[in-house]
Amino acid sequence: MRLSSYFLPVLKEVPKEAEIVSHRLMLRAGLIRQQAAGLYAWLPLGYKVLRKIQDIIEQEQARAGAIEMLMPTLQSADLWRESGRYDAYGKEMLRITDRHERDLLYGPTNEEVITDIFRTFVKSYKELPLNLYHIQWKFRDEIRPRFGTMRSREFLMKDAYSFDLGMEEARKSYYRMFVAYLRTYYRMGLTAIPMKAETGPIGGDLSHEFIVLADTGESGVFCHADLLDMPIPAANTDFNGDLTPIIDQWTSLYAATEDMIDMAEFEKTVPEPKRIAARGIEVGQVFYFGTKYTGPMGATVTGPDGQEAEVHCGSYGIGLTRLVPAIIEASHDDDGIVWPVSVAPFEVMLLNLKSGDAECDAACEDLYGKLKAAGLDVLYDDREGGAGAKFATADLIGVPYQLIAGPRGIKAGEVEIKNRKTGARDTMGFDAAIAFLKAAIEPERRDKV
Ligand code: 5CA
Repeated sequence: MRLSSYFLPVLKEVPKEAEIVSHRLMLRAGLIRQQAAGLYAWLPLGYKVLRKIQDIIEQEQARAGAIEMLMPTLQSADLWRESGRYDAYGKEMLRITDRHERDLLYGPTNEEVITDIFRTFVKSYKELPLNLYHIQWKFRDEIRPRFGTMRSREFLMKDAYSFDLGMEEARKSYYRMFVAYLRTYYRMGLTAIPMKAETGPIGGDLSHEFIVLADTGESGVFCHADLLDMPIPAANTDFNGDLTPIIDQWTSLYAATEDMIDMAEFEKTVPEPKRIAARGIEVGQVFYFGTKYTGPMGATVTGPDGQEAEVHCGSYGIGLTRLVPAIIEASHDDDGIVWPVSVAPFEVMLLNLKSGDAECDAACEDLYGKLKAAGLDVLYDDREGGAGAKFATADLIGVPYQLIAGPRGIKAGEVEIKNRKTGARDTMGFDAAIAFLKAAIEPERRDKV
């Protein structure tokens, strides 16, 4: 992509309304624009990050056996009356009446709709286990939308729903999602810790929130420090096998949100130097709630004995539009965002320090072609303008590697590579630079881990 023909509206001023660093940087780097309270447009650079996050989620959901589909944003109120949640959900639900005076709502979550689909088509235990998910916009009329897309009213969520015969099978589905989540966040460059959590309006009696530690996080959390260095399950993990050892390893160390904290237990089981009492961002939550929806909505199957059998369920959410600020909170410096390669909007930014100069332009065109041919995702700053402004933009938008081509270097057949994260700089010939970038970037994509 050539920056001269891209749409990247960066801001010079620090926006006053933004209280936390990720919100400031998302506005300054031209990732989002607020359209109304808690409603955001995703500008091209931000949308590219969102798509990369979505790709990782889809790959890991598939690995764990979940099947993707798409349900509408608007839902019929009648389904929510059936489950008994229509009145209970309160003011967070955006209620809409259509021209025929039918009650609709903008879905805040999808347990009712998916249970309706399930009961329509699935009649036998032989079709279980089943895990269906979608990635769709949700709306919650939050009393206090804040921190940009961290807590917005409209937000993009991945929500998966598992259906099983009995509690034991449902537990296995819960474990599959648990392991998928560990891998998903790791691939995005995040350390997310599963913590015992309250179930709130979704219901049920077993739940974990996945928390990224950050001072600006909205949740108070307590956990064992060793959870920060726990091994991540490998790509070849057998999701049909017994995942209990992995889950036991992760849940044997204390971790709970402030709603669930048992201080005595925390102090008893975690030695003092290992105690973390901190703040965190909830980037996902998994629930087991048994027959809470299938019961009232009459979703049953024929069991192995020919009798009608209960269906046990869980739901599994990830906030995509919250992940973007969460990643920025975890990875930035004074100059801007520092994207992990796996979610970066571009992998390399090529900086032509003297656009308009025939020799520089020719060399950069050559480099641009070679970077693309090497399979690297490159943004080429081919605009006219001073080197200082180009460096500032490159640092602000946080592309992991900068390939800097200036007139003096080009004469000598050399370019400079800057690693955005470490600040390390290396000077080398053109072909060596392409090979260096390819070798550095490919493993950082974390698509083979
Ligand atoms: N039905 C369940 C699981 S599919 C559910 O709705 N879970 S949830 O309420 O925990 O939401 C799932 C994830 O969506 C949260 O972990 C969070 O990352 C994200 N999320 C929730 N509310 C918001 C919001 N107002 N703004 C941005 N992200 C949000």
